[in-house]
This record gives sequence, C-alpha cells and structure tokens, in this order.
Amino acid sequence: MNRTFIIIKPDGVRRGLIGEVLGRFEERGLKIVAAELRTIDTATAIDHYAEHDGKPFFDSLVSFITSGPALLAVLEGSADTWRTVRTMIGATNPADSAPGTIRGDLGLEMGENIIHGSDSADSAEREIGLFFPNL
Ligand code: D4T
Repeated sequence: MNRTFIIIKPDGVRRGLIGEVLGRFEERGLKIVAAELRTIDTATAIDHYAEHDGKPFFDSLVSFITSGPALLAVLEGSADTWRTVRTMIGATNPADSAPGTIRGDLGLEMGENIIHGSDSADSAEREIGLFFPNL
C-alpha cells in the first residue's frame, strides 16, 4: 500500500470543513490510517515548511499554520497516493484551482487554502515521520 500525508489547515478546521474534506477522500476510496486534531508547534511548522525558509511569505505561513487546531492525517491508497490527493486538492493559486477540487470548490485565498498535501513520495515519507513518528 502507498501512503501520503495531509493537513486540514486551521482555516479549514475553523470553517467546519473536516467532515467535507475527509469525506471526499473516503468516498474516493482512500483509507484514513491515522488522524489527529493538533495545534502544530512553531518548531515543527518551521521544519515542515523548511523549503520556503527565507521567502517573503514564510513568517506569515508559519504563524498561520500554528494559529489553531489543524487536522493531521495519513491516507492510504494503492499507488501514487500523494499525486491522487494533490489532484483532488487543486492548484495553490486560487485562479488556477479547478472546480471539483477541494480548493476550487471551497477556497479563494492563496494563504488560507484549507489543506496541505505532500508533493512527492519522498515528501510524504518525510512528513509522516515528522508528524506521526510512531506510525
Ligand atoms: P502546501 O504546501 O501548504 O500544501 O501548499 P502547496 O504545496 O499547494 O503550495 P506551496 O508549497 O508552493 O506553498 C506553501 C504555502 O505557502 C502559501 N503561499 C505560497 C503563499 O502564501 N504565498 C505564495 O506566494 C506561495 C507560493 C500557500 C501555501
């Protein structure tokens, strides 16, 4: 089996979208193998977003992702699960996120964009290890 990692970000939790978003993954046939509601600490957020360190939006990205409870989850499918999930999430820029995707249906902001999904098999492995070290 093949796993990926998602975060329903604090805006998604605040807006009451946990059920809507997890429901889409379950309806698609993906299995939720771990899930936890947690306020991410600053050190973990900096580690998670290390690739963006130094960019103009880095500080606001870290303060946003730590601003309240987030729903962390590991999803399992048969193959290329990270890519299936990224396709369902939709593009980062709201002008490009297609209707039918999570961001295309539910969001309109570049920063507060509801959900994170790992962007490669290597990222998925790294992020699962960072957030669920005992899995
Ligand atoms: P994440 O990592 O949160 O799933 O988002 P994406 O994978 O879709 O997009 P990303 O890594 O390029 O950006 C991470 C995060 O930063 C915010 N962001 C991004 C921003 O506020 N301004 C920007 O110009 C960019 C590129 C949105 C998502």
